[in-house]
Amino acid sequence: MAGRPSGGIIERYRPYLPVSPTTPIITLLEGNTPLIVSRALSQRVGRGAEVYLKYEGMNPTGSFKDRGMTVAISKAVEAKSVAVLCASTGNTSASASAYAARAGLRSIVLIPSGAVALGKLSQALIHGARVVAVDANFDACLALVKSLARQHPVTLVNSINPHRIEGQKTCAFEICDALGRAPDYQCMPVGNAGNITAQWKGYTEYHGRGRIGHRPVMLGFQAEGAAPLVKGRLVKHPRTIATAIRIGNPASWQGAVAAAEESRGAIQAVSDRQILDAYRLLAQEDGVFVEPASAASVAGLLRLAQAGYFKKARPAGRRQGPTIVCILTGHGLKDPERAIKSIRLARPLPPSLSAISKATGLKEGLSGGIIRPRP
Ligand code: AN7
Repeated sequence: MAGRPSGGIIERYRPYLPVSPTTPIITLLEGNTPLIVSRALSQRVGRGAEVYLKYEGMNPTGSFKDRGMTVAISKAVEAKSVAVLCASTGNTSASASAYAARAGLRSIVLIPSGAVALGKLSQALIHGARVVAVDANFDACLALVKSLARQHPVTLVNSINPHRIEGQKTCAFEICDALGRAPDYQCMPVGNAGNITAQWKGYTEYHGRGRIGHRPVMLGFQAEGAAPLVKGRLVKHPRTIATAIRIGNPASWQGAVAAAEESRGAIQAVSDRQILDAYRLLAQEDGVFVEPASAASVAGLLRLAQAGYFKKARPAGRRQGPTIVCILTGHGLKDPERAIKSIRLARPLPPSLSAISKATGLKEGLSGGIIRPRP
């Protein structure tokens, strides 16, 4: 490839973003993430469907939050802010602290104590954030930072900051640019609901400017124990192993409802068990390691496919089946403890050749299933 590598999302989508020639751009070259075909999921959905994985875990801090953060932090620097503040289930704090470090800003993060995956906590700490663990859930932390931001000269960088939404909409742009059109369906996890709001905005803007002929059906998935949008009421004590989306009072409630309604899609719930099954399937059949919250999009896709949702998905006159994109919002290494917990690790063995040839499955010629025949 000739020439300069592409910049971050602000450089690539500048006309769509709230920056001027004098805005200082704080970037880690976020975006431009892989859109990977999933053979395993295409087969499972059937009906000629093509399923793609938008691997947002490949962003610089390992999640989609970086798209919003490059805009939010650039605008904070432009506004001469000296500190940024957020509440977080983990990924927002990781991203905010990294971009703040790069900009020379202080960062302060409030996290629900004991409910943030290890990788994310390590990021906020090493990037120099002032990390305050609060004995309360994410929703309470968000209420606290909103009050703090009213009382002190700090910039709030949760997704209620509109610059976050602006940056995150670029994920939709990239998908359309890669496919040459919009997908027919988009599946994604929903927590605080900023991302589904942002991506619907992205598709709507591309549609408005004539870059795409149609917008996708938006399918958002919450964890069963943290599904306020599905239940239609706040969840006081949200529970799920997918800590990233353990949220009972989403800030962008209206945005999520609008995306689902305007696109004739839906917000549905998936169980922790379905999330973990999808988590292992992605890792073991597609080689893509995501964090549990991200697997909610695939859990939801499979649930809908099993229920026959895509039966009528082949529009008249089109030979191909539907094009479906699942957003994989965060990297699996964010939550290594979950991966280790989900797969049993056998006891250590003595260094004996016979014991080890048995334990490795090599003795039985790998019939134990380490190597699967290719379908
Ligand atoms: C991997 O970091 O809310 O519906 O504080 O980390 O836009 O909230 C993270 C959310 C999905 C849900 N997948 O996105 C936070 C935070 C992952 C996430 C979501 C999050 P939104």
